[in-house]
Amino acid sequence: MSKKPRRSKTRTQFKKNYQARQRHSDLTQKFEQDDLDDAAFASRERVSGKGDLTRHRTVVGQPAEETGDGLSVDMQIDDPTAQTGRVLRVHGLECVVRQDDGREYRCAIRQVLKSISTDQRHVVAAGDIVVFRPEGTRQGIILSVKARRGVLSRTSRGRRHVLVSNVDLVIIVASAALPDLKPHLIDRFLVTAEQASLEPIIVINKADLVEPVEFMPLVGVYAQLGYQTLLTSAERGWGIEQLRQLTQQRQTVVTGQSGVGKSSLLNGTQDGLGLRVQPVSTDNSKGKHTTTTAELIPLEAGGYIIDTPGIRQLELWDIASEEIASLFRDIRPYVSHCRFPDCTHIHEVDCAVRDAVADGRIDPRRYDSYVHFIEDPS
Ligand SMILES: Nc1nc2c(ncn2[C@@H]2O[C@H](COP(=O)(O)OP(=O)(O)OP(=O)(O)O)[C@@H](O)[C@H]2O)c(=O)[nH]1
Ligand SMILES: [Mg+2]
Ligand SMILES: [Zn+2]
Repeated sequence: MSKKPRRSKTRTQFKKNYQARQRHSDLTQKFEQDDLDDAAFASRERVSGKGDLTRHRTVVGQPAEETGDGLSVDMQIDDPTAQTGRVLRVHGLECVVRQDDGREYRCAIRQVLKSISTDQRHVVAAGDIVVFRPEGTRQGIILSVKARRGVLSRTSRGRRHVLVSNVDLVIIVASAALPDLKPHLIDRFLVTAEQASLEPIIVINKADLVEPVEFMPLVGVYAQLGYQTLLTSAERGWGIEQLRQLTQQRQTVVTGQSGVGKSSLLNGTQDGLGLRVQPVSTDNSKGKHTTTTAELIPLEAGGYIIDTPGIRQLELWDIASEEIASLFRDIRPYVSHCRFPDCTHIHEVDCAVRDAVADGRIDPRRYDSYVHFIEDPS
């Protein structure tokens, strides 16, 4: 079974919210002063060490219906020249919009859109489907933003910063070695994907460095939960074809610790993609944060991938600790059978979750991840 909790549930929650607010105030002021754009934001993140990185928490928003999306700017447009496209990236006040046929336009944002949206830092985010009016062959004005789904966002002093919208799939990349496999990190990403109702796929890369059979029990646990899991090697080309097929015609976010081989895998799926790859630094095996801008990359086979540091650390946004158990697929079925309706499944008597762990119906390692999460959700 598991170790004892170090902190109570209430303290955990309080600590998290408190930190979140503190973390963002300095940064937000900085934005207001200098009107820094996303690229600058990303590079600030890049130069910081691991401790600093967690300061920029990437969080996942709730589905649009629940939040009202904070963006009711899907306006009726009566302009016969208007076109529809997808935002590849945002640079300050300018966005690059791509049409299905591959034509790209640099677009400004219509003034009225900016005044409507008040609760987020940018009106338009990467991944948005927008209606725009072309001006010439290369430029245009964004008139309207379609309702979003599959949103990843983070908070910035109480305001939402949507990093990317309309995500279909989240690929959670871990590495079998260098850096070492951290199953509890996979579980964290899974919980995040569950909260945002995004389909996750687990990839364990660098299989060339280990005996793949060692990982079978772990893969088995995830498979039983219905999570597709692939063992890959960007180095040897293992699993690349499956990745190519999985990402086809979809908008995929690739996430995972630095240095696990996200960029290497993506480069493998398409010639000429050319994402930057950097050796894992020898001092701590953690890798450098090589990827810097939040950007959709069109795939030849159709679809888009997003490989960005801004969403490397997917974290939860405003999650109540009672909710966490229900985001673990294997724990969820038991929670309603505990004696206490507010059971934390850690120390209570007559806890159906702990009973299930004791007799092997829940994998003890997964339960450990849950306990970790309750103790330290940030
Ligand atoms: N042996 C082995 N090395 C790999 C594999 N995939 C990637 N690497 C190496 O791991 C290092 C990091 O790879 P990247 O693709 O830059 O990792 P990343 O996840 O994109 O890292 P960030 O951009 O920092 O988040 C590079 O030196 C790669 O050559 C693999 O399958 N096997
Ligand atoms: Mg990378
Ligand atoms: Zn319980």
